[in-house]
Amino acid sequence: MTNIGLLGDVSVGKTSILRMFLYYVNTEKARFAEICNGRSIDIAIVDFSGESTIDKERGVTEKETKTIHPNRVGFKDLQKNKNYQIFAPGGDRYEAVVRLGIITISRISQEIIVVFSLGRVLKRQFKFFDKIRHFPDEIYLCFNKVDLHEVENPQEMESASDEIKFKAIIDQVEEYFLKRNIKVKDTFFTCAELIDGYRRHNENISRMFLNITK
Ligand SMILES: Nc1nc2c(ncn2[C@@H]2O[C@H](COP(=O)(O)OP(=O)(O)OP(=O)(O)O)[C@@H](O)[C@H]2O)c(=O)[nH]1
Ligand SMILES: [Mg+2]
Repeated sequence: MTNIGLLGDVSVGKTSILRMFLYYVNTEKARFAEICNGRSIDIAIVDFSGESTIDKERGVTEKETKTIHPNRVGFKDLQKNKNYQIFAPGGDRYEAVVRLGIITISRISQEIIVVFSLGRVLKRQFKFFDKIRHFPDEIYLCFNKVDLHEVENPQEMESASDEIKFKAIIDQVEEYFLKRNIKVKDTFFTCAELIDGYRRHNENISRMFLNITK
């Protein structure tokens, strides 16, 4: 069994990423099969029972749910006969049970995907990682919410790849982890909401998990 952990600050979209993956497996079957490129996987476990509805009257956030206990999706690679589990703990490190989930997942995961939101300044998101001691030597980067990022010189950048568009941001994140002797194996740009014009970024979520488990 290989455990994969999705770690990131509160509300960057970790739970939505898992849901988008399941949406492709279950609903966008033809596209998913193309992305799989001959591989076949079978979903074995789906557990979102640690998701809790936020009391809107507290009025602290627009968000409707937050993760208390880690979400989990398990799948089997049918050709290799190997099992994988993806865990997405909540990002609210100020709450003790949520924090326990973060620490546990950081310790039991062989592969870690660090998730950043492109809709929020990086500085605050780094604070989340400051507090996590245990990391593998190499990690994956996921920049979610690409739809919320405003690119400078949109006309010039229209045909540029995400790696070029977001180079300054990638550099900052790589530098942050390199200071801790952690290297980046691969980087993915994702959108975990169904938004017009961001199909490729929706699909990148499936590409990311397939790539990490190939
Ligand atoms: N615009 C946009 N919104 C997104 C995207 N991904 C997630 N969201 C929204 O961001 C909010 C938080 O998403 P969640 O998936 O709950 O985030 P999370 O990281 O699991 O949050 P915690 O587990 O509580 O830390 C929700 O309102 C989502 O609909 C995205 O790619 N683009
Ligand atoms: Mg969550």
